[in-house]
Amino acid sequence: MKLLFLNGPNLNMLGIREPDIYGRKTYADLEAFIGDFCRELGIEYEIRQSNYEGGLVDAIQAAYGKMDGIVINPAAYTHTSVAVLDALKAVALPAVEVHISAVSEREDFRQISYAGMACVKTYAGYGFDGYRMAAEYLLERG
Ligand code: CA2
Repeated sequence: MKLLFLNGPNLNMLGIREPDIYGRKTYADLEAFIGDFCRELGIEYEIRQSNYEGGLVDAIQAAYGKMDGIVINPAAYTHTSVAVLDALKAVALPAVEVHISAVSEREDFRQISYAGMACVKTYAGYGFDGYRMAAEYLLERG
């Protein structure tokens, strides 16, 4: 099983500000965490991060024919991007949406998820563990 882990804008700033919402761990810590559990679970993986909507679309398209699934945290583009939704629909790979924070308990503008409409599952509010839960879900789903 080959998975793409795709992270959206500002997630590269993890650990630098808003530790009350996103924790104190850095983006490098997240990459290491993903690498560790993928090796443990026997998952091949790629990790990408982009601050650009088109960068996320490009990464989703590049997964087509190469990856078995996508674990995606589109960050703020979750709530705005029809382009990311369309890209996920276009490649038709099983995708799981992850959010570090409990978005359902936050502002009204975070209550819509376009990307989530093309995802088979969402994990929100579990911190970094959500990425592992998403990978395990895709592994079990096959
Ligand atoms: O909870 C999540 O994972 C989010 O996808 C994070 C996004 C936010 O826009 C979504 O609504 C929920 C924000 C990503 C990173 O934000 C930071 C802001 C300041 C410092 C560090 C990270």
